[in-house]
Amino acid sequence: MYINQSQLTDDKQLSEASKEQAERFDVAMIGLGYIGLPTAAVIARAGLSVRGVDISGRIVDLVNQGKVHIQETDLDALVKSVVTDGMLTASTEPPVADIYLIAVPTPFGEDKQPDISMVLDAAHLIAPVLPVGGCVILESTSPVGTTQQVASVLAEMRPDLAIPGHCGDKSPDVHIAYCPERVLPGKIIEELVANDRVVGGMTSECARHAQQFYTRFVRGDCIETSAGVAEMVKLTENSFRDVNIAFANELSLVAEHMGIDVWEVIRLANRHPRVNVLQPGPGVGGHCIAVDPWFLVSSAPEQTRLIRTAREVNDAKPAHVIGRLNAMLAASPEAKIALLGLAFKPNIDDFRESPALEIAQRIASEHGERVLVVEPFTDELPPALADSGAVLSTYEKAMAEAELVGVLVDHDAFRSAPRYLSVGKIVYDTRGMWAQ
Ligand code: SAJ
Repeated sequence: MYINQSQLTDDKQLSEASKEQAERFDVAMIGLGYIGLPTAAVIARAGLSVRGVDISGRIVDLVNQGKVHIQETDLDALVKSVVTDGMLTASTEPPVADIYLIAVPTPFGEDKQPDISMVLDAAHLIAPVLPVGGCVILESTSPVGTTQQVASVLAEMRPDLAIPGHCGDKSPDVHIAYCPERVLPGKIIEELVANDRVVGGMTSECARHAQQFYTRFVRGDCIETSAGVAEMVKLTENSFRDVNIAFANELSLVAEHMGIDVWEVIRLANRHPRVNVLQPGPGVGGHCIAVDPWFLVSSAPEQTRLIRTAREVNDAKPAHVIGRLNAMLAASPEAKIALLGLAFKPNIDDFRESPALEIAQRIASEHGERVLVVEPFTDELPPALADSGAVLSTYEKAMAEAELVGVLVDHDAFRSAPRYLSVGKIVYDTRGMWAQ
């Protein structure tokens, strides 16, 4: 077992570290966020001992109490159960483990360049405790080549180990792979088990080793490939969706310009056996689809005109909606407006990177007292709206008070609410919720 001697200053520390490291886990999950925590819990449920690692002491404390810091279907009960059973524990320090999974954020900066510093920090964290025979698997959405950079960090910090890609003809001491998460927020626990996984190794032996690990808790197929292909597969999936949503959003602008109902156009076009147009909306939100295409654009700017343009079309949609709602408010200066929904998509309580919130914030900043926000997934207005003068209302009250309505999110709660209450109102429906 490897101990980073430079971090140990005396015998007492050495013996404490030895005690801690004597406890070897099947899996160490680095990052206990939206992907890491559910993944750790699902793996623990499959009977593997899991140590979750996070830089936040608050998150570590919560998890050790069997509690969660995020909202996700069935997650709280699952975490409670695996923590009670002793299969999931958490710490701010990395343990010795057979498998290290990295699921940390990979945001982009102002210049749309990917920031993989948290992935590389995770590699630095793992390096001192990585044992011979250990396996490091990156799950964070990453630019092509990131897994190789993880290997470089490990090679630099652990010259005593033969690291794939850095050991010539020598047989590697550890395995390194990339396996992107592909789960949909709101269905994470279900999809972690059901979805196919693409497992890309630094070598084919790395891929095989990582693939065998995933088959222990995944019911879908686990398909082996190279790390570079697996990295690009993930970016391809989200770019595919972004480009197709941009097409739908562009159609909505064209149809609006021509006075045609875009929802009817899409519904009828989709009756063609080889056409499947997605749905227009107020813009693309969330932390993946609006981000990941930029990872392809930054790697190959000359080759990605379509992907870049799709991003720009989707990013421009909230401003268009704000313009339309402002025009409605200007045309009826006495009227109040009901804004339905703040979440980044239907039936979730996640308001981060939400075009609906961005729109509500802009409308409320100019017309605060005239704005009634309806969002069944919160008990209070988010900070961005708190001092604007807008009020949080119920669907029924808002429909009684407002003459104008902006549909920003098509939550099921709105779809099943009494439609007749909106009759006679001036409606701008970004989601086609009330389309015929
Ligand atoms: N949206 C539309 N029109 C549509 C579909 C979606 O405007 O027809 C909008 C949504 O309202 C939302 C945004 O797009 O604002 C993204 O929503 P989403 O449901 O398409 O995707 P995410 O971001 O919740 O999750 C995606 C998924 N990727 C794909 O479907 C290819 C998920 O499988 C990934 O794991 C996730 O990104 C991720 O973590 O990368």
